[in-house]
Amino acid sequence: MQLQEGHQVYKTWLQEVEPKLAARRKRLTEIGTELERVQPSKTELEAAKKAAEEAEEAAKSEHKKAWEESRERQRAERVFTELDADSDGRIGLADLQIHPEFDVNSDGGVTLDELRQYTEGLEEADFAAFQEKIWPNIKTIFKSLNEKKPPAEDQSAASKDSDGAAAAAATGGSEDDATDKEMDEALGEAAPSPPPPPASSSTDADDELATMPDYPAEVQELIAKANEARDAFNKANDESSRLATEKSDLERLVERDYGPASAFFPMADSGECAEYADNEYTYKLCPFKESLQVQKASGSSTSLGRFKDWSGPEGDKYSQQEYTDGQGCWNGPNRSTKVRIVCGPKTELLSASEPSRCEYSMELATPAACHSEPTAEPADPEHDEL
Ligand code: MAN
Repeated sequence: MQLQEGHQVYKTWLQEVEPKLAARRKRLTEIGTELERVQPSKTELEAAKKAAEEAEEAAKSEHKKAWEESRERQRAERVFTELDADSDGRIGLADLQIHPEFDVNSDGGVTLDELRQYTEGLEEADFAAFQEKIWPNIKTIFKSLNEKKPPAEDQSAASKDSDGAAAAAATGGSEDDATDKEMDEALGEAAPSPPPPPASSSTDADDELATMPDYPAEVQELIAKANEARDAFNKANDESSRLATEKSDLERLVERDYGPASAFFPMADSGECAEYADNEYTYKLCPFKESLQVQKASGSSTSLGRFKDWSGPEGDKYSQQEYTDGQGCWNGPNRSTKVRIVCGPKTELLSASEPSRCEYSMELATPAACHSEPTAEPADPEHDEL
């Protein structure tokens, strides 16, 4: 009865083989056409993206460079202003000599020769010369004398710090001025009142430059264009990889050996999987694809192999399939599965076991295996009566 039923289904499956194969081949042709359409536009979009990104990058880095340069100039201006004690627009070696950080040999005194190493031999410099020759040499070591002043509220310590007081006096600044500068140096928020004296007029501007200003409209426009170009390319790229994957999956599907009369094709084409549960695991076989073991308690899934080939004995090749290269077995082989194929009225997994560690065995019933015309079955009462 089972065999008879199976054979009936087998016959309907055989009828389905050609139309189903034809539908898949048609889809393959369509994919080819779609890929031909997507590929060139993808190439174009990639070039457009590259150009837009180059323009974007150039504009962004130009903006950043301009910001860094003006920030650097403001730092130099601020130091120059501090050094230019008499505010005559020129600084001399004497202005630098009160800075202990220029004591090259650490002997406790700053000599003119030591200073000339920093000034590149200049005896005095206006701002332009300072910025060009001296600033690059001192910018990482210069210490504002105002910075050395301890916090204003610590009056006893402040009175001992003659350097700080002298510097504050020399720049015509007040104690508050020095405090402003400290905060300024830390690039923190602008100090509240009192209003800054002319000597620290760069304070506010410098604070503004602590973070890079927003990109101007023309740069933002280039960023927006680059974003658009990226999106357009990504879309085409995703579309083309989706099609390429569909194509190779379909090619594999239609090219495989499905046995005599391709009877196994409808089963593969359906993509359906069969399951068998024991106490601990649910075994899942997706014919022509993969074999899995799902732990019931945790739901975690282990690959027991991917479809390799038919592996039945000679003359009966289509009675067994082999799935190999599953998840590695600790101290053992990669998991693999042998699937015995038997005739049955529907596709179902009849058993699953592990005869040897990490080597699994399954039995799959399917109408695709019911190729032989069943002879009368003695066990069938209807037939007995005849
Ligand atoms: C898991 C399961 C078993 C297998 C062992 C090997 O517990 O996959 O089937 O025998 O791992 O360590």
